[in-house]
Amino acid sequence: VRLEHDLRSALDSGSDLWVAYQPIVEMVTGGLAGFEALMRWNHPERGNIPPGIFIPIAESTGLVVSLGTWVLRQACLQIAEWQDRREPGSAPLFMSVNLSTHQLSDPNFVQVVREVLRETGVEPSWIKLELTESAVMDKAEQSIRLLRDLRALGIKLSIDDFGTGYSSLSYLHKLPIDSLKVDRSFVSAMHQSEENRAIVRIIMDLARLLGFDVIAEGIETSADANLLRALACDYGQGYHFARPLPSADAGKLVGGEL
Ligand code: G
Ligand code: G
Ligand code: NA
Ligand code: MN
Repeated sequence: VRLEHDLRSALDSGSDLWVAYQPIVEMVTGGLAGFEALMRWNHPERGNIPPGIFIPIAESTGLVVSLGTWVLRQACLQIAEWQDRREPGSAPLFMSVNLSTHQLSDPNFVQVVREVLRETGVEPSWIKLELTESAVMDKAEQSIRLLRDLRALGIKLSIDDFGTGYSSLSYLHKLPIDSLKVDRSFVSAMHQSEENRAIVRIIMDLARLLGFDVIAEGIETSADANLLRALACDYGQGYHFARPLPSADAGKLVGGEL
């Protein structure tokens, strides 16, 4: 109850909450392709509280809907600023933002996204929303309609932690999405056996067959990166490239090479 109260005041005051940005690279060139926005909470007395603790609290109280809007707005403002610094003619960076199930079932969600895009002036195609498999598959028909509406705004959609939820293959091909994000458990297991590598290869083949691009997360070593490059993985994210960074540090990578 205490944390819930504190989280609510943090959100109201706009202090103590901040967003970390983890670089996502293009595997072939190693160049910066975009960022994932990750929420952080610096509690005045208890210090850094990990999202694994406060997101579930926010979920159970419904607070995650306003938190999600807050993070989306921050991420949009940030990418708009960074995009301005890019060399003319260079490919635009994308910004991934995580969505919770509650946001998906919020009847105002599409309107909220439209409003944040308008207010911050970002190009919708720069924004990529990440949804977990279970969030989508829970209410598949309803989700598909929502995803279509979101995509009609011009934003990109990606399935997060792919392979860990119960994805129904019969729905996967109907999903109006752009990318699959291979869960880090598969990536970190790749070096162990041919069988584990085959799992990742099959996810990639499936993605390509369905017209999705692939982002591998949790890349921690150059060996992981090499294995993924050999499989022609499109994008990569992980400690091997960079950790989630405060805005000022992430900003230094924009326009430069990683
Ligand atoms: O950085 P990591 O410890 O940052 O994040 C832990 C978990 O918290 C991940 O599952 C991540 O998706 C989730 N998370 C981080 N930021 C957000 C956010 O803004 N919204 C939602 N819904 N989840 C987030
Ligand atoms: O659930 P989601 O995929 O949104 O979670 C992103 C989480 O993964 C964040 O907590 C982020 O800090 C973490 N993360 C990012 N890169 C790595 C990595 O290379 N290894 C591990 N173990 N975690 C990572
Ligand atoms: Na994510
Ligand atoms: Mn993930």
